[in-house]
Amino acid sequence: MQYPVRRLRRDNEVYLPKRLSNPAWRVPEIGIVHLGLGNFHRAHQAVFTEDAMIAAGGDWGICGVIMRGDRQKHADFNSQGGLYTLLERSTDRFDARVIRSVCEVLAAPQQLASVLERLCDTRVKIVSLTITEKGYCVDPVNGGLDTRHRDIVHDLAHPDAPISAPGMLVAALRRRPGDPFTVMSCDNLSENGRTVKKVVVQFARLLDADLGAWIEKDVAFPCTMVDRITPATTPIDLDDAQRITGMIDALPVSCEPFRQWVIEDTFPSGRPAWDRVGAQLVEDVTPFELAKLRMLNGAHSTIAYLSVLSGYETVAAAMSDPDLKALIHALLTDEIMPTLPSLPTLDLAAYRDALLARFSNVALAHRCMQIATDGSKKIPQRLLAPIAERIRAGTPFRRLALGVAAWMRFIAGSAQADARYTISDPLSATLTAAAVRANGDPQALVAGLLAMQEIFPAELASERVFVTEISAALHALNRGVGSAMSLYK
Ligand code: CS2
Repeated sequence: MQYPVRRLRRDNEVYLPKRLSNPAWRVPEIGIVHLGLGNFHRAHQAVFTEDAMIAAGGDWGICGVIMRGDRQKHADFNSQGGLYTLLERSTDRFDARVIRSVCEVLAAPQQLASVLERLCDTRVKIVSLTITEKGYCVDPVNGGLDTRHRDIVHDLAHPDAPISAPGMLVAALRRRPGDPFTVMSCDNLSENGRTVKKVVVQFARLLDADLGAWIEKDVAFPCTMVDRITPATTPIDLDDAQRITGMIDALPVSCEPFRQWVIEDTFPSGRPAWDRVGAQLVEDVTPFELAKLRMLNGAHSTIAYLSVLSGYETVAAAMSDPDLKALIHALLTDEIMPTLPSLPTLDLAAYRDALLARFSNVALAHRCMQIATDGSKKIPQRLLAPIAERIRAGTPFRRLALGVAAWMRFIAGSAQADARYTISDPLSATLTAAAVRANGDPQALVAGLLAMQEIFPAELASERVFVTEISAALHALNRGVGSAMSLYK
């Protein structure tokens, strides 16, 4: 007789194999609200936080908030009580464990009142965020709050029913006068803490000048650098999680074994003992964050666009192409590393070698199309910022330009009648319109895209050498992506 398979959930924890979790450790009270409960948070901060609580205690259970409605996911989270299997994969290691630190899950669109109530619970000391670059509603031209953004317009008109992250943070902070939480961005933005502070303070000022002044003065917004390669969940992950736990898990997360977290240590109301479990608590995150954004993420975006154009589905498959691998090595060594500040504790050459090995992890199905999303929000800090510095220094940047040109060709490819893929980007309509207008003419494509000041700062777009290098790289790609990679390596 066949018994039905159990579901991974709190009341089934006792049936879990002992090595997968520590049943003696009871999840404490909620002390953190996390906005943006995606795979990355569940592979990174939730794991560090669980480890910190196991090592040193503390009431740092996590309430995860789903920002955009995915009803099925929310239902799965609720029925599993926030539990999920973490699968760490590399070519020579496979580890699994069940993570229990996420103990409440709320969906912002349907449960806004509960989200606000939780945010106003004074036992909550930290609100962390992984809402992706676009979630901050930054005006790309002036770096402040985008007051024309649809969600911001809505939230300024309905401050008690916010849909954006800045709107939610302000709605909660105004209900906690004198007793704020710390706001911790964990997204791949330059100076993520300062960025979120800027948009939150500006939003608050537009509602109430005193509120804005108080937030500016009394709320802490530490910067962080977060790192762990975490692909979207695949059917293989679902099968592996069930095989290992003996239960159905609709929410497993797979990631690499490597994890890094560098955090500015400004938590006036306390924090988990993340420093006891591998996080680096430092005074200034900037050098780490620049190195990670430009080296890991800059290389990632370049690999992603070149790979979609050449037909490689995953990062690891792309890295098996010797020309592409050599190109990325040269991009990092000759063009990106010289733009980074040197730090005694950061060996950039060793970091580069480790990155190339991490990218080659064939046990991880990290799809290039996943990385290729939201290019308009990623390219500025990953590729354009180092290009601008190289131009100012009068040094070459042809490989960085190849990355940008590959993104342009990727946009153009999506606008063709027989397109193999569609793009996912907050500016997709404008990008596609520019590609359609260019009608296959590379010069018109470059001109049309460079005119978008929300991506390309006017000063950079008007640099002759920039236009020349981008056009040359696009020309090379149009003659053949393989030959371009060989030429630029
Ligand atoms: C990737 C990142 O999707 C992307 O844009 O570059 O998610 C990357 O995998 C992480 O930042 C690694 O820490």
